[in-house]
Amino acid sequence: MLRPQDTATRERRPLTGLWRFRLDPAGKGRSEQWFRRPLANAREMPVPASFNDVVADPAVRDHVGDVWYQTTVRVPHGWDGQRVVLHFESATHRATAWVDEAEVVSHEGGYTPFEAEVTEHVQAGQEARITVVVDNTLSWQSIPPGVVEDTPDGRRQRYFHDFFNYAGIHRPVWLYTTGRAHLTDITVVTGLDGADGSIGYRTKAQDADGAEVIVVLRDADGRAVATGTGPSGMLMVEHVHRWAPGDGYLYDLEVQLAGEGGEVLDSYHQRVGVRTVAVDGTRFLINGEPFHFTGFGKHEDLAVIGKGHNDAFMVHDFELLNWIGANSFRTSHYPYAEAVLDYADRQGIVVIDETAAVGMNMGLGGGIFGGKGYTTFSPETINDQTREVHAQAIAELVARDKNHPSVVLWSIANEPESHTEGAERYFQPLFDLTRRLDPTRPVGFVNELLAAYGRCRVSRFGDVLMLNRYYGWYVHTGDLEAAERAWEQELKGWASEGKPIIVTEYGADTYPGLHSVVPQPWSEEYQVELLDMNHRVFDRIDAVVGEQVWAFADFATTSGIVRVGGNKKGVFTRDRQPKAAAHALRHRWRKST
Ligand code: GCB
Repeated sequence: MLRPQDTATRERRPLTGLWRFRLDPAGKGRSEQWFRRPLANAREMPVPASFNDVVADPAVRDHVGDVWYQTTVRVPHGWDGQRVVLHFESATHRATAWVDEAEVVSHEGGYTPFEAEVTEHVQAGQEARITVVVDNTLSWQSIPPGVVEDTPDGRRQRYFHDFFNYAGIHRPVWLYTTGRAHLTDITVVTGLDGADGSIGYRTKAQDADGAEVIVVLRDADGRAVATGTGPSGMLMVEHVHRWAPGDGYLYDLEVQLAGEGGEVLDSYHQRVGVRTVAVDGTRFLINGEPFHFTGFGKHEDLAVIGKGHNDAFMVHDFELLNWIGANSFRTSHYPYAEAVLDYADRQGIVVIDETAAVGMNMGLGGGIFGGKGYTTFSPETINDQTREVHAQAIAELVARDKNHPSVVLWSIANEPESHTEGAERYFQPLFDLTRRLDPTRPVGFVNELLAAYGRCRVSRFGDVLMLNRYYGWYVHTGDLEAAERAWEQELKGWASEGKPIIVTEYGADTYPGLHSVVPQPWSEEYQVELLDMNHRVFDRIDAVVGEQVWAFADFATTSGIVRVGGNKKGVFTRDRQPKAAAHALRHRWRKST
């Protein structure tokens, strides 16, 4: 699937704005076929946005099940004779869409795109009604998992991850055109040979018999630097300008489908950053150079719009990354909006790209996240069917993000149970699959303390060790000396495995404005000291090639006795004001870069 674009042959119309919206608490909209007519008793709802916090009503915020969205679009007059596609960048967690009365597409998974050709259901110059039912339910067979419990007070959604289950249409929706003959996929793989670069490309097209593929690679000034023909091939660039951390240099690969008379049937522009990624012993190499990750685990999380994509906050967050000296982040705990990855490419920010497989661990937090009493991997809980859904989520992530130079590492899960045989059986095929889908990038998963060094049965499948550790917070709370000793001992164990280690989470909940002379948990001073303690340990162990603090900013979670208005481990508050730790990190990271 190619992301919608305006090109010489393609045109897009965004369907963002206010849609009609209605909850369906009784779950009767499908049988009553609400898509057949204008949505009754609807309120207006912005797209893109999570619906939960837009309305001041707990029935909306905590709704479990279907919600309905509807809009009307006039198909542009000039689209006569074009192939028309309806494209969703995401709908959380699953959706079905209709154009007028015709069902056109269904999709499982809340963070990857889906689309359907709708040519036969629309007419240029006429209005079309688009209706979408979005279901936010999490089950044992969804990624992430959850359970709906029937209680005397109604249906309650439980889940095992530490962020609020925002849902809705979080990213832009498009109607776009292509010609009948059109490109359907482009893959680029780049290489380096001394000062020169290579770009291998592969294309797929549909209804394009007899058409020729022509590719032109242009540099950032628009000068053609290489050309080729054929559905796949290799382009060479002498004295290539590499993509590198801090230098988001991009070439433009224009792929054209040309008809027999030379007419351009389709044109698509693929941005290309020429760089290599490799793991060599305990080193993580970008362009053959050892790379040390600094940065954060983040969330897509904002007041009012929840997980809705917002360009202003995206740009601002990258400004703050730059201000603090961060060179990377992890898309914890799901694939982020594609605009974010495009922007990371242009900014030269390195990304660890994660699936939505989070909360697959019933032992965590003694069950504080709701997992008490369940077995993680079993025929009744996370099972073979879940693994198929997980495999599909990995396939869709790789298909979507394979061409982003910023993405250097796949994370196929966050903190799953990983010390049991069930976990080993579950994960091995998913590592194999990820490598088959993308042989060019390392693969890993994020490990947690229940599978501390010596206990984990899954990390041997990964190329890189990603560790989340809360020494000084969840363990040895308030005792940073004991924390430092225990952490160093564990980390030395991991270092003996001979793989690069990225500490993908470390941090402390910190209430902004709370101070203490003697560092006490929750104070700004304690957050600074806890980070310092971690850094002393990292600096003593060569295999540590990355430090990503949890978290970039405070974020919303379910309510509970360990969360005060959400998770407060942010180095910035939810509205992006710095805590003391932000200045301390800036001091460390700005010095080292
Ligand atoms: C973790 C999780 C993250 C939580 C964090 C915490 O290990 O990966 O989702 O928010 O800990 O603050 O407890």
